[in-house]
Amino acid sequence: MFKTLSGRLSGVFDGLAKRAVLSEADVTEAMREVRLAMLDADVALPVVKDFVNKVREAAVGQEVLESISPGQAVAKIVNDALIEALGGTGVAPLHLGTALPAVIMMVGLQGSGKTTTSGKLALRLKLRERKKVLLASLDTQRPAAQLQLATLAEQAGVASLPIVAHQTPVEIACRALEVSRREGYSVLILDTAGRLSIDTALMEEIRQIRDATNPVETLLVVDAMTGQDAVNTAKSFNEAVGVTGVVMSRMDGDSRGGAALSMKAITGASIKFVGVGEKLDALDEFYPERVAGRILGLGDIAGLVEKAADKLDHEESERLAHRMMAGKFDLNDYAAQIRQINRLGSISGILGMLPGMGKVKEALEEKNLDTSILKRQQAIISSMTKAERRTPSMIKASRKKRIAAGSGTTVQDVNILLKQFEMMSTMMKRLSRFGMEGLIRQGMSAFMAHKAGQDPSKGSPFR
Ligand SMILES: Nc1nc2c(ncn2[C@@H]2O[C@H](COP(=O)(O)OP(=O)(O)O)[C@@H](O)[C@H]2O)c(=O)[nH]1
Ligand SMILES: [Mg+2]
Repeated sequence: MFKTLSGRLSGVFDGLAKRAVLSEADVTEAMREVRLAMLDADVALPVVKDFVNKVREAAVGQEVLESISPGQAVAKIVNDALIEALGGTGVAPLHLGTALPAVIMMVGLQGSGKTTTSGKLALRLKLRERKKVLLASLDTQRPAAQLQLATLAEQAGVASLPIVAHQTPVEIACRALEVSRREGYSVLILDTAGRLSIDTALMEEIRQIRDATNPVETLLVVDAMTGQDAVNTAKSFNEAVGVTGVVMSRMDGDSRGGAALSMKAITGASIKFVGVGEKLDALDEFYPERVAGRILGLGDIAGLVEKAADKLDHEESERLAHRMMAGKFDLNDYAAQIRQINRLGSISGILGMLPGMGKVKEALEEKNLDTSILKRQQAIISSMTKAERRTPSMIKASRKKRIAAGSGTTVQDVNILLKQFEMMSTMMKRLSRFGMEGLIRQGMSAFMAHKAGQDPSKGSPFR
């Protein structure tokens, strides 16, 4: 996701950041590149225009151009504008309202991921919100669709509406509502039928279901891989039935990501969740700040800290996050981090979250090297003295030779490691200058709550 966009935007801002003085013409030129990069990433044209105008207006102000580091100031403006385009600070909560059951209607084209997302959402509500969920398939278009949902419900350990042949979608919806009331379900998720393309019959069917069940949320599921088409789909659905939230599925694929940047502007609704795989637990909340940070190559420290909370040595993760925040990260920490990464197994997802590691990740993926590089790096660091690990800058030629010999690697390998570490340190400094400490702390607090064994639903996105 966002790979090309991220690469191009970081390029633009690295260029700006190097210059002590910026003119209005420099900003205009940079904005021209931003515009092209966004269009290439499939962001909708009106969204791009609006974005570039806003940033330009804010950036050519005197305080910015005459500030000490104008390049950084402009990048900060772009960061803020990205966050806004992605829906603003914080997660957009799923509203469950007060009526029982809370009806959530899933809409979208065929194959967009509605049925899978219905199952994921049911599991999430059951586990995190302790809700009693009923799943109902209104898909009478495809013969196996109702069975597909029933199977997912079984896997998730939630109930699904018994299948009755020959009922219309509206009849099924009304039956689901009755069963929910009678049997005390607090949430009813309606999985509607899609079509291959937008048509009036589909929209009419969804309107009827909506009128019969009065959903508190109408979630549009769009496939992130469909680019500009996702934008058109969102527009049509929103105009026809009104959308209260968006779920972007297949964010695990390598789409160009533009659709995510367009959704809010096109529908007025925020992205509430993203699908990141086929399994039932592959549904994440959507944090605009973190995504903006990733697009600008700042990494996703908060996301990393949260993953760490789930899967890693808690004390160690806490210590590392603290040191990152304090800018005290040294080679010992780097080695500790490599150990943690090894524990996680899949490294490329984690590397993408670390500041400055995006390029390393690409290199790994290209060469398909995976963990062997990390093992080598660990060996190199083990061959260093304590002092060297604390102050890597003291590692000059003769020390490099000794370390290479000690670890069975070459001086070139040692150089690569040192270069990578330096890159990471620079990115971390840059990150703190972006004023993202708050973001890191936010991740930290989620982590602390987790660690202390407090109620995990505290601070949850559901209301
Ligand atoms: N990789 C990936 N696949 C997904 C995701 N969401 C759904 N799918 C897959 O997309 C296909 C179509 O999904 P489905 O839920 O049946 O779509 P529907 O027609 O809208 O109900 C299935 O094979 C799903 O496993 C996702 O977030 N990531
Ligand atoms: Mg389906």
